[in-house]
Amino acid sequence: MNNAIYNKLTARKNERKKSFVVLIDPDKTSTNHASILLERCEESLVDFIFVGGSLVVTDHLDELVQHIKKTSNIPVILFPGSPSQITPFADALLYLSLISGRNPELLIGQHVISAPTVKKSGLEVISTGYMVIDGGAPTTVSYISNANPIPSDKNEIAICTAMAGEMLGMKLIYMDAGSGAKTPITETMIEAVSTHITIPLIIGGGITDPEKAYRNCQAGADIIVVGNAIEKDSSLIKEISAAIHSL
Ligand code: 1GP
Repeated sequence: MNNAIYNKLTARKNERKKSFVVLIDPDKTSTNHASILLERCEESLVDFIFVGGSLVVTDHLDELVQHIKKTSNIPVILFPGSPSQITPFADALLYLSLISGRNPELLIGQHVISAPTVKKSGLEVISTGYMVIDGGAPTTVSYISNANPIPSDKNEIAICTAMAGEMLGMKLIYMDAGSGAKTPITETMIEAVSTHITIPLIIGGGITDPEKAYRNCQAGADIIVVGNAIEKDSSLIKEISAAIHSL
C-alpha cells in the first residue's frame, strides 16, 4: 500500500513542524463554497484537508472530493462518520476506531462490514485511534456513537487510552471534543497524552481562534483540525495557519 500521506505526516512531526487541517463537512459545503475555502487554504499554506462529518445526509461526497482534488494540490483525507462516507477520489482514509468508547460497532463492527469496500477503494488507509473527549455539551459524535466521552479532567484515562491505541498498532491518535464543542480539549490533557505516545497526535473540536491553536501545539499537538469556526468566518484560515506554523 502507498504510505505517502502518512509519511508526510510523520516527516513533519520528526521535523518538529506542526500541521494545520481544515475540515470540510459535505453537509455544510457546496462545491462553490468549497472553491472559496480552498483558495484561502492554498494561500494560507494549509497542510491537509479532511472531508467528513458525524452525520452526512447529502449525497455529493464523490463530486465534492473530485472538485477539491481538481481545484487544489492540498492532500485530501477522509474523516468518515460511517462506512457510507468513503470515496476513492481522496488521497487517504482515517480508518477510525472509537477507542474511547465501548460500542463494539465503532471499535470493530463497522470495519468488518466495510473492509472489502475500503480495500477495493485503493485509498491509503491510516489506522487511527479516535478518542472523544467531553466538550461540555452533547455533540453529534457523542449522540451518534452511543458511547460516553472521556471526562475532560480525566487525563489518566486519556493517557492510558492513547497508549493502548499506539501499542495496538494504530498510527495516529485523534482526540476530538466534537464539532462545535463548547469546551475544547485542555492543554494539560494534550501535554499529558503527547508525552506518553510517539505517534502523531491530532487535536480538534471547538477550536475557534489562533491563540488556542497555538497553545495546543505548544502543549504537544502535532496536527490541529478546525471546521466550524472556519465555516462561519473563512478569514480565520489565514490567522490560524500562521499561528500554527509559527512554532
Ligand atoms: C470535529 O475535530 C473536528 O470532529 C473539528 O471540530 O468543527 O469544532 O472545529 P470543529
